[in-house]
Amino acid sequence: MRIDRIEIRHTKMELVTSFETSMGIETQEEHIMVRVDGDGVTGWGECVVEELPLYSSETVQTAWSVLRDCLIPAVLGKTISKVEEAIALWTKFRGHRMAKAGLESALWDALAKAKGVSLAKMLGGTRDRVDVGVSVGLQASPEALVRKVGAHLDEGYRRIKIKIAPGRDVELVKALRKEYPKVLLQVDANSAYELSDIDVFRAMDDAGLLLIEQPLSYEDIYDHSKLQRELKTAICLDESIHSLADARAALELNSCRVINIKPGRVGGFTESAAIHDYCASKKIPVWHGGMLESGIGRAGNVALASLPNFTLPGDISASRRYYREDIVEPEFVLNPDSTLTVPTGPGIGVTVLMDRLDRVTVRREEFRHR
Ligand code: OSB
Ligand code: MG
Repeated sequence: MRIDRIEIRHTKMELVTSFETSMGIETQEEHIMVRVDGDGVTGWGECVVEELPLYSSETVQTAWSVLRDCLIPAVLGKTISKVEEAIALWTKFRGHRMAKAGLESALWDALAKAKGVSLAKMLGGTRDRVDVGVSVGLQASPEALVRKVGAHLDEGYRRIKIKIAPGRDVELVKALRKEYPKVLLQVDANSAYELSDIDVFRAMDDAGLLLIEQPLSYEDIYDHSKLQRELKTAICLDESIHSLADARAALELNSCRVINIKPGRVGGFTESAAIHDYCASKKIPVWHGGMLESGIGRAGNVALASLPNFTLPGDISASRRYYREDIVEPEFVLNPDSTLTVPTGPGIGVTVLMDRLDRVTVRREEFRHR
C-alpha cells in the first residue's frame, strides 16, 4: 500500500461524568485521531495523549509536533506491505510512544482493510468476545463510591477497579468489601505512593483484591520488587512498562505478577503483542488498560484484547460509560455477560461518523505526498 495522505485531528470530547484519580480530575478528553489514506482505503487510529503530562510525559502538543515533523514525513509516499516496515522507518526517533502508537494503529487498520480481514484476526486474536470491567474514579465519599459501584454492577459490569490516592484508600476498599464481599475488585494508585507507605497496602492485603495497580513511581521497577515481596496480593504494573524490555526487567525482578497492556503506552499493537507473547511464555496474565478512548481507539483495544493471554477483564467499557455519543457506529455496548463483542468487519470493524468527528475536532492538519 502506498501512503498518499495522512490527516491528524486534535479532538475534545466531553466525558459523561468527570473522572478523578490521584493525578487530578478530568471532565473532557483530548486526543489525536489519525487518518491514513492509500490505495483507496482509509485507516483510523487514536493517539491517547492527554492535554497535560500527568499520566504520561507526552501531551497533545508533543505528539502533534512529533507526528508532523518526524513520523509522518518518515512514512508519507512510502509503499509498505506490513506494519513492521513502517516501524522500521521511525525507530530512529526515540520515545514518543503514544505518537507512534497513534500512527501505527491507523496503519494496522488500513492494511487490514486492504486485505479484507479484521484487525483482531490480523493481530492473532482468538476470541469473539472480551471480558471487560469498569474503572471507577475517586468519589466524594465512601458511600458515594459504594453507590456508584452498585450502579455499574446493575449495568452488568462484573469487575470493578477503583482509583485510590493517599488518604482515600483502605477505607474505600473496606466500604466496598462490606457491601460486595465477592465482587472482582482491584485498585489503581497511578503512582501516588512510596515504599514507605507499605502499611497502606498491607492493610488491604486480605481484601481479596485481584491486583494492586501501579502503587509506586511511574518509572520505577526496583522498588515495586521490594513491595511485591511483602504482599500476597499481586502487583500489576501500568505506567512503569513502556516496552518489552521493561516487561522483562519487571518479571525477572519479580516486581509484579500481572501486566496491564496499553498500546499507547508501549508504542503500538506490535510491541503490545510482543509483551503479550512474552508474558504468556512466563505464565503471567495480562489485561488491557484504557485511556478513555473514543470508539476508534476502543475498537483497536477490543481487537488486541482478543489475544489468548488477555485473561483478566480489561478497562474497556461500553461507549456510554465515557461519552454521550460515540464517534463510530456501531457504538460499543455491554453484553449481559460483562463482555464486549469483537468486531468482525475489515480493520477496526466500525465506521467513523464524519459529522460527529467534525464536531469534536478543534484542529486539523493534512499531509499529502506529491
Ligand atoms: O491508569 O488505567 C489508568 C485513564 C486515563 C489514564 C490512566 C488510566 C485510566 C483509567 C481509565 O483507569 C480506563 C478506561 O479507559 O476505562
Ligand atoms: Mg492504571
